[in-house]
Amino acid sequence: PFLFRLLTHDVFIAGKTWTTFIDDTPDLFRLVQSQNRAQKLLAYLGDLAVNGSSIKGQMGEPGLKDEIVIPKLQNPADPDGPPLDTSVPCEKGWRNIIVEKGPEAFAKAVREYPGVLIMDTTWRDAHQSLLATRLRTTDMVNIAKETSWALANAYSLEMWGGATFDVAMRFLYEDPWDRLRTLRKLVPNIPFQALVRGANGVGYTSYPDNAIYDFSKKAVENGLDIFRVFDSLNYFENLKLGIDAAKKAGGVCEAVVCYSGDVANPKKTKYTLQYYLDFVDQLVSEGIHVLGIKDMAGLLKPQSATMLIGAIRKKYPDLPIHVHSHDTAGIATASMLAAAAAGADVVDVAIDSMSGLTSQPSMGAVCMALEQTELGTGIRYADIQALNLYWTQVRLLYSCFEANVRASDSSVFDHEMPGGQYTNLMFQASQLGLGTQWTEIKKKYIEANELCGDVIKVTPSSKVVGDFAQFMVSNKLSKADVIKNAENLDFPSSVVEFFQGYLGQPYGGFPEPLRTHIIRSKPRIDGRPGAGMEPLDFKKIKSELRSKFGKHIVDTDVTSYVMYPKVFEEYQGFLEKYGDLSVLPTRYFLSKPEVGEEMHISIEKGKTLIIRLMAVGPVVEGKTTRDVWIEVNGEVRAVPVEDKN
Ligand code: PYR
Repeated sequence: PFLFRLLTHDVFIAGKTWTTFIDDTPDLFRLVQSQNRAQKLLAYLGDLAVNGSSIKGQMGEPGLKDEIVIPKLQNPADPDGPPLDTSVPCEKGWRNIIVEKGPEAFAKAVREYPGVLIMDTTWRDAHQSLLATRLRTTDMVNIAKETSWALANAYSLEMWGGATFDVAMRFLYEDPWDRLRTLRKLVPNIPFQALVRGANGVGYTSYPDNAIYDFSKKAVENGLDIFRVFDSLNYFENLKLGIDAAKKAGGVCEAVVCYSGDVANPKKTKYTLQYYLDFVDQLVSEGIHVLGIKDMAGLLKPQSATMLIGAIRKKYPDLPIHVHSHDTAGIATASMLAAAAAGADVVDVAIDSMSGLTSQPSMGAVCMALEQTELGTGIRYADIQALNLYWTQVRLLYSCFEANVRASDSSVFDHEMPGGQYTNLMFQASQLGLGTQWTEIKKKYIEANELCGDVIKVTPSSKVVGDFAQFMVSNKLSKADVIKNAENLDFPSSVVEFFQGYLGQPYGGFPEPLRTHIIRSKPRIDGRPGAGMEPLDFKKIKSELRSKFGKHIVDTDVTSYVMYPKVFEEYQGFLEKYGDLSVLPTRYFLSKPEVGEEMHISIEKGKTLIIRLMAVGPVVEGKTTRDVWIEVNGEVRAVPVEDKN
């Protein structure tokens, strides 16, 4: 079967193999494993029938039981005629410029475009901010070709990075690289964008420099186009590394200034307009292609957007500017319109049913408002409606991960919690039994930020402030208590590491003597944390992983392991037991099957299993297992399952 896989592989047929093709092509090995795939799938479904889903959210079962309807797109050439043929992806879009002429030409064309362009965040930040990052690849795949047509004029689709990398392996049991590769084939025309945490890659900590170069190179090789590179403290030394890695990899480098405070408010004196202009000067000196303004909490009010983007535009007339925000307070649509009017080239939106609140502003609202100005986005109303029909259903499917945020919250202007963290902290707070004290957590978050020295708050620095706040709530500590007893308190490790300098240097430095009181005799780092780290030996890691997990380990697995060693190992353990579940429709992945329910699961091209849960047996005498009876293509099998209850 291996030889068959090799001889029938697209790349092999096209005669485009390279010397390490076999080594670098996971599907060859993964498909060999398909022989026992059905067996493993039954083990998963059996476990689900007995124990329920291990990743179930706090809100019960998925809210959609019906088949999802895939919308048809209107044919613009014949609106009243038959729908557009979307059986093949659209080939025309902004990515062609990147592929044919490179990142500089792309940046120039974006700047010269007379309207405003959009980035759609639906596949990344929207679900990170609303649904705990739980969106599975299959639910993007099912709408990918339609998206390639509907959003052909988009600047990019944000579909990777941020928390998606971690959550894909940790909770969804998916390979994040497979997501990138699979979607790339279905959307060849729209640039793919990832959010990268500079020297923290897609993790929560600093890595040796060669890990960041390796990650960026692999990302481009596997289909990524644009890197939005930020640092969680706006620490330039960390950013420089991420910028260089993105450029050396051949990607479009969109370097980011994270936005905090309020430039239009004279009482906010730390992060002023001058601070941002000076920071942009530093970024520009690195030869970036695009400037990103990352308003991760949704603090940028329209007047502030006008001032900030207006000032940058005046100073740098040729620099493309891309603005990102969150709608937590309900103001982001107005701010994106103000940013566009002040000279932004690209604004971030999410499809309507995945927009608003802690997510990005609505695509329909922003595009239709811009349509009435000189700054149209080239995205059609009818297409937005069609995509939205799909995402309305998908959002229901994932309703178990909703964080129960029901309304806007302008208190964000005080606590400055990033959109993704807002829902996440609410979720965590309720799991720790602190749910009723949500207001208290917000209050302590403000105090924890002050104790840290009023830092930029975005992953991972926001996690430090969040952990600090939760620590203060659960130990009933005021800010004064912390200052008074800092030498004796047992702080969360993320807080200690922040004060040691493991994330980098915050603007304005660390508050003293608090720093010394918290870290005590532990080492302190006063420069770039990754600078002193030994480079990694990827070959050695690969061979160790292969001895541990088998020959299917490829180079991108090594990169996953480097970013998340423990998560990767657990993910491999899961694969060993249950196989690759990416083929399983989300409803069956998340919820207990009902007895008698028939599931059609296509495990590979041309091979569909018809599965029916027949019965769940009693606990076997003297054991803790039950037999689950499952019919597969007409044949009944007993699957022994450990009852974890
Ligand atoms: C992330 O790094 O995950 C953000 O969304 C900021």
